[in-house]
Order: sequence, then C-alpha cells, then structure tokens
Amino acid sequence: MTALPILYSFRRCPYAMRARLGILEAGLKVELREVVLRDKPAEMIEASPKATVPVLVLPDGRIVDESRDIIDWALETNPQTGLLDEAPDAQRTLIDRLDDDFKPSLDRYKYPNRYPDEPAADHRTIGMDWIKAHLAPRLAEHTNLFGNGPSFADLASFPFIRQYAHVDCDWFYANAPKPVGDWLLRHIESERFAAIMPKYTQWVSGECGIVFPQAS
Ligand SMILES: N[C@@H](CCC(=O)N[C@@H](CS)C(=O)NCC(=O)O)C(=O)O
Repeated sequence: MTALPILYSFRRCPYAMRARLGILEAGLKVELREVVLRDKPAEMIEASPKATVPVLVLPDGRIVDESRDIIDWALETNPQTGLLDEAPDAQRTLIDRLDDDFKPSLDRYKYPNRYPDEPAADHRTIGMDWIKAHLAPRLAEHTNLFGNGPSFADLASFPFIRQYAHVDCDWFYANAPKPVGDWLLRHIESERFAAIMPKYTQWVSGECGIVFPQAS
C-alpha cells in the first residue's frame, strides 16, 4: 500500500478545519494524526519546528505547514475542484485580509483573558465591521462569496466566522446581516462540515493515525 500523506491536525482549530476542508473537497486521503496543543508530538515538531497545526508531511518528505499552502497542495493535486475558478486573486486577497485583519480581533474577542488591556467589546465591533465590509456585500449577491457554489474563500473563511459567532451565538445572529447568518448556518449544517468534524482521539506515537476522510 502506498503511504498516505500525514496530516497533523487539531479538530477545533479553524486553520486545521480549513486544511481538512481542502483535502476533502479535492477528494484526497491523508493519515490524520489528532494533536493536543499542550502535548504536541515530537514527530510534528521535528517536521515543523514552528509547531502550529495543521502540518502536512508528504510521502516524499516535503513539509507543508501553512493551512493555505495545504489547500493549495490539495487543489494542485486535484485541479478539478473548481474552488479557485472564480476571481482567484480576489479570493486570495480576501483570505489575506481575514488572516491579517479579522483573526487578531477574533482572538481578542474570544480570549479576553489573554489580552487584558484590549476590551473584548471593541474587538467584537471590529470583527462585525469586517464581516459587514468584506462578506456581507458578496453574500447579498449570491449564496456563497464568489458565486452560488462554494469557493476556496468560503471554505477558508467560514471556520473563523463560526468561531466568532460561537462566542455569543444569540448576539451574532441578531446582529450579523441575514445573508451572512444564513451562509454560516448552511456551512455549519453541511455534510461537508460534518465530514471534517468527527471526534478524533489523540494520536499516540508509534500508532497509525486515522484515514481521513472516513468512509461515509
Ligand atoms: N498561519 C498558520 C497558523 C496556524 C495556527 O496558529 N494554529 C494554531 C491552532 S488554531 C496553533 O497551532 N497554535 C499553536 C499553539 O497553540 O501552541 C496556518 O495558517 O496554518
């Protein structure tokens, strides 16, 4: 049997969700090794000393340790997904803005104890303003960000918007523009999302990981 690429992943990490979504959408298979962030396996740190998940280790030894590069690897391996057919540069720019501008406010809203000098309420506002500026106008036009079908930008962004929404669901759905709430719910309730979110047990060195995605 040919060795599968190995994906070090953490179920609840939105970057790792992004990578799993890309792999799923491209119809690829990997050996998933579930990581607990406070107990990272030595094998993962050796492969990628910056020690963030996700990390993909390819059978030829190449290491891909940025979530967006893992999606790119998946899309290069299977160019048929169509995820980047529509306005690829605009999609990538949107995800740059999400990672660079939205994510810091998400962290400050979600983990106020880590940022005692930065009022969470301010960052909740900054996050919602970002959503209104960057996502709402697109979702007022079609059901996904770059058309009616899901794109790279949808899959790379909704796990982060989900995390933001889940800090206070009632507040989010009362305050987000309706097309944004509808879009998020559609993605959260999709079979695609269910397929990347089964509960995984922590990978133990020396054991085989789990084949991902699991046969449905
Ligand atoms: N730029 C990286 C960021 C990945 C990242 O920060 N992942 C978090 C978990 S969501 C992590 O591993 N943090 C390290 C830690 O908590 O020790 C990517 O896109 O893959």
